[in-house]
Amino acid sequence: MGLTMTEKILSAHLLEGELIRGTEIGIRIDQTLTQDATGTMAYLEFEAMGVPRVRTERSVAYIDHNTLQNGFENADDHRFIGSCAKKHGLFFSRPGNGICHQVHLERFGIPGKTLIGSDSHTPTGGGLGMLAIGAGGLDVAVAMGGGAYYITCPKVVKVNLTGKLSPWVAAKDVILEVLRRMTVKGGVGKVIEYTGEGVKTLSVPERATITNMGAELGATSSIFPSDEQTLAFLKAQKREDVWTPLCADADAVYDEVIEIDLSKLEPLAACPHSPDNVKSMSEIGTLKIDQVCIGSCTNSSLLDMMKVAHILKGKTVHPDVSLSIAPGSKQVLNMLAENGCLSDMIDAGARILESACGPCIGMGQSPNSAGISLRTFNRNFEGRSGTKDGQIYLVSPETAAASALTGYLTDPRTVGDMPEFKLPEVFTINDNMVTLPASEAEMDEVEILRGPNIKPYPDTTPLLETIDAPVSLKVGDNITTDHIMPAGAKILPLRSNIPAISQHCFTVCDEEFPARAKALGQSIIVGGANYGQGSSREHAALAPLYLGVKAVLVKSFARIHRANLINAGILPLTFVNEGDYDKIAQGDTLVLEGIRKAVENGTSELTVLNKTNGAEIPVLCELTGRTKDIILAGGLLDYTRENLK
Ligand code: MIC
Ligand code: SF4
Repeated sequence: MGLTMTEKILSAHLLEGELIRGTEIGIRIDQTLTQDATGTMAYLEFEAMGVPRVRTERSVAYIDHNTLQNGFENADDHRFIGSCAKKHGLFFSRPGNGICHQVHLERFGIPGKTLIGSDSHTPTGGGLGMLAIGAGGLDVAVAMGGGAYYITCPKVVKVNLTGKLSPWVAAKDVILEVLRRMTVKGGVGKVIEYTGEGVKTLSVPERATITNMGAELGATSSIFPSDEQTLAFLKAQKREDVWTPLCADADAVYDEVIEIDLSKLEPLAACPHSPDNVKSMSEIGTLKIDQVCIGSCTNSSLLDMMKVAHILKGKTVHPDVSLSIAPGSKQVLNMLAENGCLSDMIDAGARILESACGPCIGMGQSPNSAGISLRTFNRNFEGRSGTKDGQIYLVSPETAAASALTGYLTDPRTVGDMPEFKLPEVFTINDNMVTLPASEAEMDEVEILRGPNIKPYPDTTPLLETIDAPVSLKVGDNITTDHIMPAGAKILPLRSNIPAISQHCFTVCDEEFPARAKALGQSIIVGGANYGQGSSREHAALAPLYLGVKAVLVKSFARIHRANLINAGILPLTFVNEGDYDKIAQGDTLVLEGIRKAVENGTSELTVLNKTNGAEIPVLCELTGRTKDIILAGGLLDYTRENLK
């Protein structure tokens, strides 16, 4: 029986378990990445494990999220991460060098390797034929220390691409079409593999746009073959020596097959407030816009930027529109400056931002009240832009640039011929913003630079004998980590300070939650389906931990968030019958009698007693050998410490 690309990489990296779909496996991790908003915690956790030097083939620490420095906090975090990188053997990508996923693709990614990153869009690396997976900071810290990374052996979905994209239709439209069909829950527990003749027509940056937004499907990862296109990309980066071919066997077995004829696609947009709320331009109709933002790890490659520059060339941004552009990396920005494209953008009236996440994570450029903003980004969750009633549409760079000129959401096919241009064959290589680690002889001399806002990991306790606690919050379906632990310019500087950041936990849904949960001492959260979708931020588990949340009972979880809850020692429970969700109200007291014994014995079917109304509710507590021990110990940090002894 033939193998999928996923199975080929997994079997070459398998440390524990067997490649049986749905069972837990442990894999060896070749590369890791962190970014600054999740990085401080990850390095505090790495320090707490007591491993002196990373044991991966390559680990890179990026600074790209918290680059708005309107206080000492972010700059202190950058210094802390830089010093950790130097001491512990990591490459350090300094602020200004670009967005982690874009830079990693350009300078570090290698086909066939495994990569985990403390950012949910790490699967961008799948555009290069890597098995790249987003994870919580603690999982990344363990992998840096040489430990295995555990996942549920995924199902594999084949997306068979045929045909070729028409002019003005972009890779972004391909992934929006996949989102339209599969929804934000459709990829949970799956890797999405792109194959077929159409694949050959897509360059690596286009493929990376598609694998990047696989995160929005909830997928474990997404991957393209490593072929001639991959080789050409690596050649342009003067890294062809790392190329190896990768493709699925002709008789590989897939769990699902999706057919997409690229030539039939049209420009699409994800409407507020979900990446799967996808419509065509004609379905949306006339839409006057206030803002256009181009950039983010989804669409900030040189190819995207050059398209935009050529569309804008010689024209002026509509007077009612604010256009911002953030090239994805220093390499991209440098090359735009060299080839004159930057000048075309500036000339047209674009507001050029530094190469960083910027508006994508609410770091500036929040739209006006109820403002309509077109963005080439990957998430349009309510409030994420920093403007509570902002209306965010996700579109391709082509649609964004054409619309910036007309002032209305514009089908780019209506504005004439797509300007022609050629990408350079060799890119400008200058890694001078990547600092190398100290040598083993010098590492002991490196001092870790800590700022006053950097507070230790919150206290944990081993799993209680019985959980008897009130429901501090009841929420609905598709709760994102942006609801649980909002980001943005005001809150992100608190990422290294769990007591402080926890004061903002769930405030998007309920302003009173942090104070109520803290006052209750111990509590339980009840939620709907796909709870915790979105970001990899472990703060969405650490803040509830700090506020005394002992268990989360929901209809279903998103993958990374469930893993983060377990890592934080919070019990993840699911309803056996989804209808039982209605038998619990906020404020009710729930009891899980003898829960510790039950977990020790590996009992997965439990009963929750609702003391307030007497209902007995069957729930599932699905923990395997390792996750069971983690929960019993009070979290992954305690478990790892115990196992390192
Ligand atoms: C995001 O896009 O939501 C982020 C900010 O990149 C997060 C990471 C974080 O919250 O720090 C992600 O996607 O994992
Ligand atoms: Fe940064 Fe946005 Fe990408 Fe997250 S999605 S890594 S915030 S650019």
